[in-house]
Order: sequence, then structure tokens, then C-alpha cells
Amino acid sequence: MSRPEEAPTPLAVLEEFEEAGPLVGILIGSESDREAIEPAVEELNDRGISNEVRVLSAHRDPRAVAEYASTAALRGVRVLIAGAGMSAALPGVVASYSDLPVIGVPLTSSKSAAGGLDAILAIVQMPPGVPVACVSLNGARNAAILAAKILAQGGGYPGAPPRPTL
Ligand code: RP5
Repeated sequence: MSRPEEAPTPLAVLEEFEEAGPLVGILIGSESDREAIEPAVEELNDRGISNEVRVLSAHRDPRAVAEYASTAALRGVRVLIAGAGMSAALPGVVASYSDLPVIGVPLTSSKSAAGGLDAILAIVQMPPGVPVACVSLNGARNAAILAAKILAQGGGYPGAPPRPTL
């Protein structure tokens, strides 16, 4: 009788990545969101907290969002910030693919139907079991401060994989 193939360990999977990720991963749904998310980057940089910004749309590039979110913890990322406008599905989709805490930032958009209220509702109204923290409209700086507070609690959660030392 043949033995079932062993699943790869997290470290084996980690070897596929060229380098460890930062502590905070920031996603935005569009290049047009970059200016609005910049205060989060500045706040994290001021605090010496490593971060990266990726432009990935939940609607236009769902596979890339799934790949990023489902591998973030393995790369050592500890908190995810996701900013989007209009039908802002990004934070919720990210939360559905990752056990990391996700902070959503509703953003105004020139195309918004309700001055940003559409994005607020899309981010706040998550179904039970898939939580997303939501800061104020265009509250990128607050998202970074909240991320810093989460990291200050120990940078992990029960059962979290150890932070890689690549
Ligand atoms: C959302 O749609 C993005 O987060 C952005 O806020 C909004 C408009 O995107 P663009 O049409 O400017 O790319 O998905």
C-alpha cells in the first residue's frame, strides 16, 4: 500500500519566496487610491515598521488578491491593511483568504455614488465569521496606528507561524 504524499511544511513553502515579507502588507484596489493610502505608509515608516504596498483589485485581479492574501502570513506579514473605494470588496476578500487581522480603509473616489458611503458600507457590513476592522473614510493614518497597536501586542496570535528569518 503506498503512503499518501506528505503535505509540504510551511518552511518548505516559504523557500519558494525570495525574501521575507514586511510586518504590514498594504493593498489598494487601484493606482488611483495610492495618494489616499500614502498617510499609512508615512505613519508606518515614521514608526520604523516595515511595509509594502501592492495594487491589486478584488474585482479586476481576484486571483492575484487570493495569492497575496493566502501567502502573506507565510512571508511573515502580521497585519494587512486594505484600502478601496466604490464597491470596496478588497478588505473582505483579503480577510476571507487570510487569518491575519485585516484593517479596511474606505476611500473616496471621483466615481463614488455616495461620497464614500458606498465604500464604508461595503467594508463594514461583513458577514459573521469574517471580521474586518474599518477605520474612518480616508483614514489611512488611523489604519497604520491601529496596525502598530496590534503589532505591539506581540506581533502574532495563538498558533501563528514563527516569523521567518530569511
Ligand atoms: C475601486 O474602484 C478602487 O479601489 C478605486 O477606489 C475605485 C476606482 O478605481 P479606478 O477606476 O480609478 O481604477 O475598486
